[in-house]
Amino acid sequence: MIRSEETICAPATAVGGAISIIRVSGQQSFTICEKLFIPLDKTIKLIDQKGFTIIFGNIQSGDEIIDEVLLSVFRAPRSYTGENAVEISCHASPYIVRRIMELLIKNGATAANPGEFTQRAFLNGQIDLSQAEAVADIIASTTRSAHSIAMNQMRGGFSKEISRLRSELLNFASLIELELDFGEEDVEFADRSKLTSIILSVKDIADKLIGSFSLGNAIKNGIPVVIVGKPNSGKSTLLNALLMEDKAIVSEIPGTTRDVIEDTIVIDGIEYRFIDTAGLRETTDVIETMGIRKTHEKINQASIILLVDEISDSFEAINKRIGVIREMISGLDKHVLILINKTDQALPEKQEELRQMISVEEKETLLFISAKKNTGLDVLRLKLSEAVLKDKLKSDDVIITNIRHYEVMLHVSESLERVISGLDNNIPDDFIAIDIRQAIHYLGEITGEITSDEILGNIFKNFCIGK
Ligand SMILES: Nc1nc2c(ncn2[C@@H]2O[C@H](COP(=O)(O)OP(=O)(O)OP(=O)(O)O)[C@@H](O)[C@H]2O)c(=O)[nH]1
Ligand SMILES: [Mg+2]
Repeated sequence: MIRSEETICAPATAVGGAISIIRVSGQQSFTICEKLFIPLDKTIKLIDQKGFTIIFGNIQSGDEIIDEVLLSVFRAPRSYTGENAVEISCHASPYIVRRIMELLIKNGATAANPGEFTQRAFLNGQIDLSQAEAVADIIASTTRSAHSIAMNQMRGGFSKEISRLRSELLNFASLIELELDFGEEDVEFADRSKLTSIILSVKDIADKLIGSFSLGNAIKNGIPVVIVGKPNSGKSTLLNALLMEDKAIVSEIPGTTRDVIEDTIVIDGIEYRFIDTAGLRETTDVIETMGIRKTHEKINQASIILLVDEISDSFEAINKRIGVIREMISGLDKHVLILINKTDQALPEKQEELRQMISVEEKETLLFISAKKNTGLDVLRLKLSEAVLKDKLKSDDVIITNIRHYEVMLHVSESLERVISGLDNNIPDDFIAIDIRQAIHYLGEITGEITSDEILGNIFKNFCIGK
């Protein structure tokens, strides 16, 4: 529900620091705060203050002093929400924060709903919808890559791209509709081959954005990397070495890991979710079989697969396992790295021998490591970053990280597909115009030019209070 007449308030900072900030926004911000705030300099009247002023004084309930605070004054439209707003910086005692909130509410403010400040910023035209969503991502980002994508989105990179697509389509639609207006006269303002090429290029960009979602989503939530291989090859030892802690149980008994073990590591600004699994082999042990079925599941969900083998294995055995993995993931966009482990137990010649025998296609994916002695792991970390960034993530690339945007872009692409096949098959212009309008409509849903209470409700309910 949208209630822009109310003046809202909420703590904007988490419990635990030295200072808390309470945000107040809405028409009555100044008059409400004036009732509980006594400036040190008695000549100061809050209501007369310019925007971007800070005033020192007390928050009082009658004669009782609650705290000494700083009040930051923002005047519409130059505030986050675009409304008159005040930020009260007080000492971070939960008691003080509660008392100030009570006073604000007693004097006419209302407690804000989750995300209501950002929602107002959107409704007042300060930011568009995808920028509002990026605010949540910025706050949630824990790595450099997630932060840089969210930052780009918040600063409007994504919105610009979408608006560009939209205005190309609007031009196109108006030309076609102009022709329709002339009805029977059979005029053609829009050169059909030129139109087809515009639509194709717009669809191409839409499809690229759709394609970026798996990477974008992975960066936001951690890139899933699954560690697989035969029992006892050192998968759990590798997980522990990468984590630099003893997370998984390691033993010389094959079949030690029976369930799936997961943990995250940040390497070079990117978060990875490492998943250690039960060894891949045929087994009669019921519990282990369940573990192995899970391994297959995890391979399906992973972006990167680390296949761990032992250097003492024969080339044939290693090659066979590579074949099994390749077959499992054929046609899917996944990276495989083949790790030959326990190199501390073999002569260097053995490495050279294997390197010679492996097929040309796998040469780049082959790495020699010793999980136990921590050798080769730096190269492995480097290869992981390469696998993720491979000609994909450049600093100003526009990337979809949000499932709502992804779904909307799928609709856009479908509508454009219909336009293209309509043009190819000489379908009447009115039908083509409908599909173009539909694509335009969907693009508008991303930036919020077209929106419904339901969409807004869904977005802002996931925000924290005070955001
Ligand atoms: N020499 C040597 N031993 C290793 C190395 N990596 C692992 N090991 C040993 O190999 C044995 C098996 O290691 P794990 O890490 O439990 O192997 P795993 O692949 O997780 O085994 P399962 O969970 O049973 O499938 C242990 O005794 C480890 O100490 C290595 O790089 N060099
Ligand atoms: Mg294990």
